[in-house]
Amino acid sequence: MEINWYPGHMARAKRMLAEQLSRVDVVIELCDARLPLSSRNPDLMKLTERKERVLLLGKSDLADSAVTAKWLKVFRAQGIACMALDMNKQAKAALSLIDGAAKEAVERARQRGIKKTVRALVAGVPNVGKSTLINRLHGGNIAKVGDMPGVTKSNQWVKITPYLELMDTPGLLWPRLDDPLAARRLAYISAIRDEVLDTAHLSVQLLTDLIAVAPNAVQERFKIKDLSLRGPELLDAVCQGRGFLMKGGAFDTDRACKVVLDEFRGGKLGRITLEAPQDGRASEETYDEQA
Ligand SMILES: Nc1nc2c(ncn2[C@@H]2O[C@H](COP(=O)(O)OP(=O)(O)OP(=O)(O)O)[C@@H](O)[C@H]2O)c(=O)[nH]1
Ligand SMILES: [Mg+2]
Repeated sequence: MEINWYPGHMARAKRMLAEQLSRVDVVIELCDARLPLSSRNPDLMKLTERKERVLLLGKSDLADSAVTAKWLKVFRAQGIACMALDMNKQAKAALSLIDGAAKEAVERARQRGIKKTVRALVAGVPNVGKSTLINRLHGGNIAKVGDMPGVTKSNQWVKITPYLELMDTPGLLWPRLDDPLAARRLAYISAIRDEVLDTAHLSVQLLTDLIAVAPNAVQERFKIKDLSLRGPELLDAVCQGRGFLMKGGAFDTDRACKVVLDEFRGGKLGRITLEAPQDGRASEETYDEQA
């Protein structure tokens, strides 16, 4: 499945983000703990490479904690200051990481007799929880949040403490999502709008990928008896298992598609990470592209 989606507003958002960089002390990159590889935007990493950076693995409540621990180890070995967070419960823990990254700038200002206000921007692919992080740190609903990509439309500075300001930014993808594996994984976590996707194909791919990493959870949740099935037959099996039948007894595959995507996204299958540290970006094809 080709996903070629880089709407004009994203090119504009990237330009606006680049314009703010000179005013910023720290870049907070937020990715999704279920996809610590594919939900990191290489374009964004390049753009911010000269800044102090921290990496947050958000939605850690939806990811497998043992795999998350492995990822943190890998990132730390690369010298990346990072942390995994359930944003609804632990967002404030990010403050220590931000303080650490801003330490030198704060110290330089102190030597000039100035108490510095640290400015950090929060960036990442769509729907990873950037605005949620800002709301939790601010303590109110100052930034608009929603479970779909593209909720934040423009940059917004928010004062967190007298000496810390964070900038919320629109989610950014990169112009050529030329790695189909990364692209479809981004679609699984709603970083790409469902409207531009073939959701029937996507849900079959998701089922196939889930069978590879969490077969028991798939079997239990979707009542698929034969996990060796591939392609559209998987959706038929979900219809059969879950009783999704239309009048006359035909399978309601549209419903099965929606349920598969919604239930994975909502964590109904349990805590699942789709990428382990040893996985290459495009090296791990677990499904038939023609399915
Ligand atoms: N389970 C869980 N859900 C989260 C977490 N963080 C954010 N969410 C949910 O994820 C969805 C997206 O959150 P947002 O804060 O709007 O994401 P965003 O990165 O600002 O998205 P865009 O502005 O569209 O790029 C919302 O439904 C949040 O409630 C988390 O740590 N765990
Ligand atoms: Mg947002």
